[in-house]
Amino acid sequence: MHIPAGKKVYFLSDFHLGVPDHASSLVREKKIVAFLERAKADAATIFIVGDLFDFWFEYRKVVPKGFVRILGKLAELTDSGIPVHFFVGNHDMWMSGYFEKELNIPVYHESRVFEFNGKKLLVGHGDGLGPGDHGYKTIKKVFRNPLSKFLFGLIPPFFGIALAEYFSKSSRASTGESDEKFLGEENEWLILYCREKLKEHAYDYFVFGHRHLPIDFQLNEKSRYINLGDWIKYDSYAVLDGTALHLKFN
Ligand SMILES: [Mn+2]
Repeated sequence: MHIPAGKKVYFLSDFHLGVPDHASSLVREKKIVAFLERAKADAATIFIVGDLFDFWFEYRKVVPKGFVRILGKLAELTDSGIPVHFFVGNHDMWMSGYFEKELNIPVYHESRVFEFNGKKLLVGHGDGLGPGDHGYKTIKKVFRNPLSKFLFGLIPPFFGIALAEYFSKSSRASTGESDEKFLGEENEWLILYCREKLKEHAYDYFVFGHRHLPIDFQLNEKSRYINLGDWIKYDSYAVLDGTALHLKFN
């Protein structure tokens, strides 16, 4: 794909809309909507790289309440001709066609390669990649299994969503302080994952979220790993201006 002169490609992730409560989530939602409104001026394409919602589950005929401002803004962007791409995160993997149908936004469940102006990018949320974390990898298989998704959909939403919110909160509470610091290149599992991928193919950039820590790491002379941080603590994002990818703060 070609980025026209003066245009940019935006990458952002981990808004976790819905937590910790409606009022503070709404403040965050409005901040993100204002950012997207500014990006509209020069965006060639926008990538939302997962965990847009702290919890999202699409029932056969029903979607969760709330989030109307961000959904409306995303619709406005695609209606105005700016393509938006969405990668599911570990908090909002239960999507079943609503974004495609209602917002004209393709939804990706796996990392994917994009090429802009000759730069090759591997983009994805980043959960369950790299070595270790076998407990989560198993849970992810169960969560993504079509039968478990179908069965969860049979639970009445007032109970199902309450249950999911409980687990979403406890999973966050279990992530300790250590996660907020850079663990070193030997211990950052997404860096280890990038290094493995570079043995197979050359990439200019790896773009992931999930880590909730903005990271701009040089992997070798040619490749960099950027972690998008989040919009809870950092308001961080990345911009590809046609020649290079930059990590930025709102
Ligand atoms: Mn997240």
